[in-house]
Amino acid sequence: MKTALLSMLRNSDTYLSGQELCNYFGVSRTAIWKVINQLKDEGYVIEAVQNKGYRLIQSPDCLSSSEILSRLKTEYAGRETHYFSEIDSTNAKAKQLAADGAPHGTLVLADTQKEGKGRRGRNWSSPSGSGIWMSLIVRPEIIPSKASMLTLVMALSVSKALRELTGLTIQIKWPNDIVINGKKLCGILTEMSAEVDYIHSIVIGVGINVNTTDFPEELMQTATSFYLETGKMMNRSEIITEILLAFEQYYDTFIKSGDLSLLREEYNNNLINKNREVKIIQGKEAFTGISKGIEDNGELIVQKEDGTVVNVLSGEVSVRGVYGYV
Ligand code: BT5
Repeated sequence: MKTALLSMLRNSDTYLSGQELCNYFGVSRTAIWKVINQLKDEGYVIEAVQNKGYRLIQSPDCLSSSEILSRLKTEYAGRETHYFSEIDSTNAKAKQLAADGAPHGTLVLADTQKEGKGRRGRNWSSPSGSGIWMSLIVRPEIIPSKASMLTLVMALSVSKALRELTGLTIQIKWPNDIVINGKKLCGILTEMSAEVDYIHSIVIGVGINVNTTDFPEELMQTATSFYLETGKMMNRSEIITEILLAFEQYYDTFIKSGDLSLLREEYNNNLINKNREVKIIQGKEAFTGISKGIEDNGELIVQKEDGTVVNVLSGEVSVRGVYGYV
């Protein structure tokens, strides 16, 4: 009842009368009053006016399942949400839940991660109370070689949602970073459980620095948060639910076409790598060239200095002027 009541308060422009709520839920006024008090204890500011009823004035920046569900406009993404105040890694937890049969669209969220993971065993700094550390489980019927495209689908979703919420210039750095003013705001880590020709599940992990006020020394030059860029605190659950909504739309388009052909133009329009000099590091080899955007399969097209064109499947990519690459 708490989630449903919170949704009603959130979606109502006027006061909701106690009597209306009693009738709707088939409970006493005291029962309604108790739930309202529970919400107040959790930090919701709810105005109660005699003869008018209740009105939601402000929500706390919390990530509880009720908070997420009461904002959710999706069909499946986030409909099952597991929230942890502290966890090793939301990706690790999501993989476990997926192995135990968690449905398509299950979301794992944490306020802080003790062992947040980047790609290839790197660390992801995930302090408490300031960021979004979440992992989404999906079960697409595609061949395993296409799984990496989901990183791009998520990057498109995150960048669209963040742009719409803030109006800021937010770009994608292929394949898995979201960048603002030349610094990393968000990273994405996609992991898969599969047989050679069959995907059991894919976990897409997203880390976003939202209200972070400072970073460890080694990240100061390369990382940023919304707070550091704008001086304003943002509500994390609002961002999460907007990302999930955008994701469902892009994901469904991706599944229908079986590749990124329908999303490619939009992706390339938001790509910081496009038409810029990039340095590609693949193992011990490195080369520079001009990036021309992505192919339908998500590979990055790079024109080398000698004019030849190559497609880059994955690897470390630096873009001149971003994160200090000069
Ligand atoms: C990534 O790896 O960018 C993927 C990050 C994915 C994190 C999410 S959080 C929820 C889910 N659960 C997890 O355990 N992980 C996912 P990569 O491209 O390898 O970048 C990692 C590098 O980014 C590190 O080596 C640092 O240099 C830098 N870094 C670490 N923490 C950062 C932060 N909070 N903000 C910006 N940069 C950071």
